[in-house]
Amino acid sequence: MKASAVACANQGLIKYWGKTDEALRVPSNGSISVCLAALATRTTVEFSEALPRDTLTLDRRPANDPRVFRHLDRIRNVAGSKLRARVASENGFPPGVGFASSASGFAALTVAGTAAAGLSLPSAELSRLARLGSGSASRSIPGGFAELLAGDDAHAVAVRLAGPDDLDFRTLAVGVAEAPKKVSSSEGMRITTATSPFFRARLDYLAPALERMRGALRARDAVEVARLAEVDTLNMHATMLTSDPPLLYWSGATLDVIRAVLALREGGVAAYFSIDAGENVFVNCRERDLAAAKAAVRGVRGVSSLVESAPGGPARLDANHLF
Ligand code: 2P0
Repeated sequence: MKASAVACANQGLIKYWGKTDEALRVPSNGSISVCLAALATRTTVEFSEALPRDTLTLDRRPANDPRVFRHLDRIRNVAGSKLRARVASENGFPPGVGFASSASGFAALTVAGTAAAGLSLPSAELSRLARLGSGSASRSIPGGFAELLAGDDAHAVAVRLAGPDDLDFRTLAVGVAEAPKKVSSSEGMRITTATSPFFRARLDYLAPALERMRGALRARDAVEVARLAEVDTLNMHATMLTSDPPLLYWSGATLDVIRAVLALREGGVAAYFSIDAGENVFVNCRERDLAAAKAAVRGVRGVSSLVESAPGGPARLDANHLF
């Protein structure tokens, strides 16, 4: 059987950095994100008796990603199937933009793969399964503004806090990265949880920070959501910087974009930066401030791409197959 799905990447607003169980990808803390409609992945999966082994193409090129094949094993386990799969996945955003995301990829793979295996799972179970592929992918299942709950394997699932159209919220994804990051998120989290003296302080800060973010979402206050994401960015990066060895994900261009956003705010524009694990920067603001934000960062040296995005919807099945 064949099925296709589309899922959006997401930006951490209160960010996930650390696990209590690496094999099951159980996060150390709850996290809240916004899906990005402009950064979507489409994936087609077909299980068939005619296939001798699993195969994968990423953006039309043959690929060999053990994490994807392990995820197919998880889906087969749930379905009680031994059939091999053909998988094709394409990112709908420009190549080299630097925002290729395991979140959209594993969310789309989970939704397409389970449907192709004949399963019809509730959203919470899809979210849990996606989390086993990549923690942030769990938040792309419900879409909109979503919280990945802290808890054990059964409870660490993402729930929707607000729909994509509930807030006047826009994101400018500012690409500055030339190459993939040197330390993966999984490896970086391992180093930070084991060595940063600030990690414990971050966990203490997180409960009230999550509550403030939930409150801003309930109030539909896009500027406060953007502000709190900036506060959380610096808090998370403080734990990265104080890891041993240190994790400095920023480049000079990252800092220049930060300074451009701060200058914009001094000029009265309510725009805020947010950075996940990498050099690239998100700028969050209301729609009316997008043009000013774009103008401010476009001229910064080292900026190679700008993609503006509205909040995105849930991961969904789609009738357009890639093969
Ligand atoms: C986030 N990040 O909340 C944070 C901000 C990176 C920094 O979720 O090891 O790629 O596959 O579970 O999902 C990155 O985490 O890590 C992430 P794994 P994932 O968006």
